[in-house]
Amino acid sequence: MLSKLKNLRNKLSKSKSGFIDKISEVIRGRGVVDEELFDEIEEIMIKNDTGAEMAAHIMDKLREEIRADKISDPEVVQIYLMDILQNILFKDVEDEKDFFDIPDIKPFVIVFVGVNGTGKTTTIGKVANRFAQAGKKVLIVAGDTFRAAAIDQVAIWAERAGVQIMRSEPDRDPAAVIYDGVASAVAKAYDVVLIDTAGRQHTKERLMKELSKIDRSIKKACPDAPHETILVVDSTTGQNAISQAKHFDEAIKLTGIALTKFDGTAKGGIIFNLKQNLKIPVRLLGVGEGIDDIENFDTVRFVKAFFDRGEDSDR
Ligand SMILES: Nc1nc2c(ncn2[C@@H]2O[C@H](COP(=O)(O)OP(=O)(O)O)[C@@H](O)[C@H]2O)c(=O)[nH]1
Ligand SMILES: [Mg+2]
Repeated sequence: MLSKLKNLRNKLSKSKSGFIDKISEVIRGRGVVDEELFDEIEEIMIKNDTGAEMAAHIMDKLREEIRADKISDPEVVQIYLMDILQNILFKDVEDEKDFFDIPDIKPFVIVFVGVNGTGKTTTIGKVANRFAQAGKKVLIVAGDTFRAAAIDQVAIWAERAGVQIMRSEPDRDPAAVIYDGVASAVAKAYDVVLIDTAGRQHTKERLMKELSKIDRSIKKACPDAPHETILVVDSTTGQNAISQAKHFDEAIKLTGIALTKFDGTAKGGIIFNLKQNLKIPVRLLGVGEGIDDIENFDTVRFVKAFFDRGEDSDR
């Protein structure tokens, strides 16, 4: 457990140093608590994709608490600020569920959507591996039929994870391939179906319509499906994530977000932005390109790793 947490700390070190450590530096660098200090903190948050609205909300709360408690020590300001930030993350902690602890529905169908290059295929590979390790019979459906290379890529992940794949010739209608995949999973009593889809721009109407068609063909094969619809969001894309989520949610009802590449972003503020602006929960956290670089978004673990001040970093 501890070594796993240490691992997560390492993976989050980039976003932590761009966010938490920057704030600490600014606070340490100033001897007094004044408006300039508040402005500098707010600026760091905005630069880190916290979102202007969220940053303003955090700063209002901080000012209010500092004033009420008559705080004049910058170090104490830091403690108050970290407390506010952590409380934002803990807001819906009671609703948190283990993504891999699925109900006894056969097959349990999960579809992954998102813009190009966010990490859909990689996330599916990692998720397939986790389910396979738990003894589930998993089928990946290669619904990104636009490029032969995309089909090959997801096939490589299926092999790595040791799961079955439903694939077609390139350029086949994705809705048809997905229908075949889900229908076959129903017939062959698969536990889990993971559907890969082509990346699409959330602003392109035709591609978004195609998603609704995919949704209908899934339902034709399995009326209650999809059981989860996960928007894969690249944490390095910042502000755009909110607009993506809104558009995708209109085309196909989203149930959760997989936040990828958190190991590669120096802008950890995106998590506060998502909490503020979306009702859709972050379920998965991608922290690397390896098959094991995925975990449940577990707020307690995340907070421990992200806010870690290094006192016990040798553990
Ligand atoms: N560092 C890092 N890279 C990732 C992560 N997830 C995906 N990638 C990389 O992002 C690129 C695009 O991933 P891919 O799964 O092909 O995206 P897709 O177009 O949405 O299917 C690949 O080079 C992946 O290795 C992650 O959590 N961390
Ligand atoms: Mg892909």
